Amino acid sequence: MFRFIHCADIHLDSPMRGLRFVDDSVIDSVRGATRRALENLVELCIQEKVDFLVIAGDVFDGDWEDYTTGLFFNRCMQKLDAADIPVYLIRGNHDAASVLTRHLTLPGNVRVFSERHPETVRIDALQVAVHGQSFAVRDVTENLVLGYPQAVPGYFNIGILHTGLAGREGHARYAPCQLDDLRALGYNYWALGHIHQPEIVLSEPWVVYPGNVQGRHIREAGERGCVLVTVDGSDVTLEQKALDVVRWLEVSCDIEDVLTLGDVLPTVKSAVAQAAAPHPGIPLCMRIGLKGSTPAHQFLYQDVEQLTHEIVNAAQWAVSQPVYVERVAVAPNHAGAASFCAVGPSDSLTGVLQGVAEDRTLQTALAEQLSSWHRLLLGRMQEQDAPSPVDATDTRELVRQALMEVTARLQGGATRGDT
Ligand SMILES: [Mn+2]
Repeated sequence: MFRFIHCADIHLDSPMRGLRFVDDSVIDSVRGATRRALENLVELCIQEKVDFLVIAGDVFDGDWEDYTTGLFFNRCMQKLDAADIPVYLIRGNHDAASVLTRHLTLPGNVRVFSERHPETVRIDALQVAVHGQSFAVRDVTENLVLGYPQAVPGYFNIGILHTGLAGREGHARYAPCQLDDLRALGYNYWALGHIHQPEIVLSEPWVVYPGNVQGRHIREAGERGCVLVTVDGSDVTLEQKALDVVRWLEVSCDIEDVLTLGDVLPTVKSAVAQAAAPHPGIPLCMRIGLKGSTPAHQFLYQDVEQLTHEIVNAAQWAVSQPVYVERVAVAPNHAGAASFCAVGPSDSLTGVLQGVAEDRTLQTALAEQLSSWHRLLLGRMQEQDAPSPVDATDTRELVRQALMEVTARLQGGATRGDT
């Protein structure tokens, strides 16, 4: 019987992106999240007395800003060395050999697989063979698996590989390969990296993405960690283990039929409490969205800033752990949004905005415009303060939100004028 931990995509010192409703002291504590998650990994290895650790690429987010990133990683590896736990790792697209310009000598327990050809390490005491190849450059477009050797007979064979397989939505298609390529080699376990969403792709043989160890933005929502593998004869058991120190969650609040701001907030509170229930104790980074049409639409939107902060307030009130709000998306659908406007100039303005909301070409142009502003902002801000890049989806959302806001404000103005 032996046990190992399979992790990938540590992205050490990668910033947490997009937190808007938090102050600097929180940002500082959240910034170290990937380091804390790596410490949790080391602690788990020692606690579970694993026989070895496998890291399937992207230990680093890119070239180190300074040596402290490497020093921190080595400190963690030295702890594993002191506990006699070997580490087998490959470099991925983010920390490919050509990407990293700074280097530090690793402790003797860490084996980095070559980026020139696949290598095999045999652990004879356990009858385990570990095969792997690092990325030489960021854009590895060839199928690396074709170079991997056949399984060592009688051994438990593990293949470490950083790959997007035959293509995964939202991920660059590095080192592409087919599941049949993996099957053909007769390995027992494919320890994959690159896709940050945890996924057991196959169970015969095991083809596993452990996901990244720490979510870094709203598109990496949910629990993050590693996989603890126990091999007992022909029995292989997998356990997902959480390592993350803050967790991203998207919360959707249905405000259908809600009539006043006073009624919206309890709705938000209960939606947040419900979404947070499976994640006790861990600080949460949240995106909160309101959905559903409400007759109170025009009142809610008269002061979006107030509404937004009341929602943040309700969210942090709803649960006992810290809640950091990334974004409040107050854009509920209202079938009759335009009908709130009195006949007059507001009609044509609403018409124009609705036109934008439906015009893909105009959205692309807008997205380009926003991106150039974004680049300009990036040049003037610290990276952690910079807004996330704008894409076409964001633009549609922005336009939708603008439509709601303008309509509501016009309506508010008209209402005040009437009285
Ligand atoms: Mn990665």
